[in-house]
Amino acid sequence: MRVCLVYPSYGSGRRSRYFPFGLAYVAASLRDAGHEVFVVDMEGNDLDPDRAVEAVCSLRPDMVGFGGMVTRFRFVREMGRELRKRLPGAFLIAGNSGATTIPGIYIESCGLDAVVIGEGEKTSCELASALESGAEWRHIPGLAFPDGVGIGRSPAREPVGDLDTIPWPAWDLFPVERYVNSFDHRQKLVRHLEVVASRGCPFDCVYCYRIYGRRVRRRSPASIVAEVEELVRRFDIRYTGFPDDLFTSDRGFVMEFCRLFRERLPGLGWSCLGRVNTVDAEMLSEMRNAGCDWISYGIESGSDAMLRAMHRGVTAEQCLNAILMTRKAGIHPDGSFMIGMYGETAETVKETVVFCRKADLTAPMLFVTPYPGTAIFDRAVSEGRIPSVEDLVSRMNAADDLLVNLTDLPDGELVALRNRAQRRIGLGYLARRPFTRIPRMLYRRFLLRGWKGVARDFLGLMGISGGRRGCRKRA
Ligand code: B12
Ligand code: SF4
Repeated sequence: MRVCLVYPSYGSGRRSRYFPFGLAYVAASLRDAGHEVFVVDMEGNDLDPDRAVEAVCSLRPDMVGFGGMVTRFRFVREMGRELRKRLPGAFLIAGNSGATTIPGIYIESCGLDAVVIGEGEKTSCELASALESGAEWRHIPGLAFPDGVGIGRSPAREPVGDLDTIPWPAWDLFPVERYVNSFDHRQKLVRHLEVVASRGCPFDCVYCYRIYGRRVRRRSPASIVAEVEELVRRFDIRYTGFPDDLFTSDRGFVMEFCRLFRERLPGLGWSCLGRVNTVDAEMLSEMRNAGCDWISYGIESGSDAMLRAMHRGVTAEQCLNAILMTRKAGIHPDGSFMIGMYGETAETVKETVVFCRKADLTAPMLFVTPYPGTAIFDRAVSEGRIPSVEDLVSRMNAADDLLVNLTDLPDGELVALRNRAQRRIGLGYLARRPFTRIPRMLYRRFLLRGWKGVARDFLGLMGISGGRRGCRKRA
């Protein structure tokens, strides 16, 4: 069967940095199962929806599969509707976190035949094979589909038990050089490509959607290191990283991985996401020795009241200790913050500003946004704060804008608080070491986004508009 997978644009027009692993895993499994797989990568190839639709049509696919998180919904809708008209015989599906959490909206608004819920490797292969042979497909686990009266669902798909058995991502089907030769998340221009080492997270943060569930499944250190070696061999990467929900959750795994990585890939740098209550001094030192130079922690707030409201399961003191311990180990700690949780006040925001000063951190402050599939989304819907889910998800981007106000503060006041806090955090950080930090910041911004970007970030820092964008979810 001819399958065309579409990676919808990031929507910002800027240079891609993050390789679409989910789609590449699905592509690899479909190819292994004997299907002819094509990819239309809007982001990697700078395609607008019109050109992407042309590209898909020219491939004459039997099945089209959209990827991309919920922030790409509007592109899936635009292209899905057009492809429905232009390719009436093709079977249209979507997967990933957006489609998984609001399958009905994806199916009805985008003109899809089905949505793949959760992990896509096995479900998409079984679906493609059933469609090819003309067999009934609605019983295949992990699907949602129109059933005449509404949205029907097949039984849930069991998560893949042994991640080592999944074929590595089909990098070659994507314009991989575009991702490899780009700025990494440290905003350094270095040849890099990341590797997914585990799936799942046992914690319960109320703003987070965990597509892989609570049970953590890890690949073996040998398989992860072998994949990195392959990336070095094929793409000459000089840096790697692990975008997993919780890379640091198992001490034994991290220690074993570090030992192997140091032995087989000496000198190669890497980064990961961490959680403050899963690291200790010895582990950090081992990670540093193995090449780790950057850990991104989800701090989210410097207020214990807000951390409790988020169900983070950690205190501000634990966050501070982890940041200081990480820095002491020679690893750069990065933190992400957000504002606008239920109960947020000027006082709690101030605590976050003070926290950043103590921790010597700077970070964009994004607005708490109720993404589908999260506890705060369900609560906001039940409270009537989200009159139209489709309208909300069509406007989602990178949480730079206030989309749903969950606090008791008026919108204008919350935005002003955010801008003031961001300015204080940013200026405070620069002022602590102005001669090194200001030139470095301007240089990186210039490399990344040119003069316009420098101006935009400057305005962001002054609190006049939003600043840097990034992924809210940091373990
Ligand atoms: C790396 C990452 C990013 C990267 C970009 C990733 C990318 N290439 O698009 C960056 C840093 C840019 C980013 C940004 C944001 N991110 Co982010 N990100 C992640 C992270 C940590 C890993 C993604 C990943 O590679 N996973 C590994 C792959 C293998 O898994 P996967 O993509 O889910 O794919 C599987 C299935 O979904 C499915 N599948 C996927 N595509 C398809 C397609 C088809 C056809 C089929 C059949 C199946 C299928 O099969 C795959 C294999 O099993 C996830 C958390 C997570 N654990 O997934 C959050 C996550 C996806 N991000 C999230 C969010 C909220 C954001 C931001 C909005 C944050 C913010 N406030 O700014 C921004 C949005 C930016 C934008 N404008 O789009 C949420 C999405 C929530 C939702 N309901 O959609 C997640 C789930 C985090 C969370 N736990 O809440 N992010
Ligand atoms: S934010 Fe991180 S620690 Fe919290 S539930 Fe999500 S992945 Fe887990």
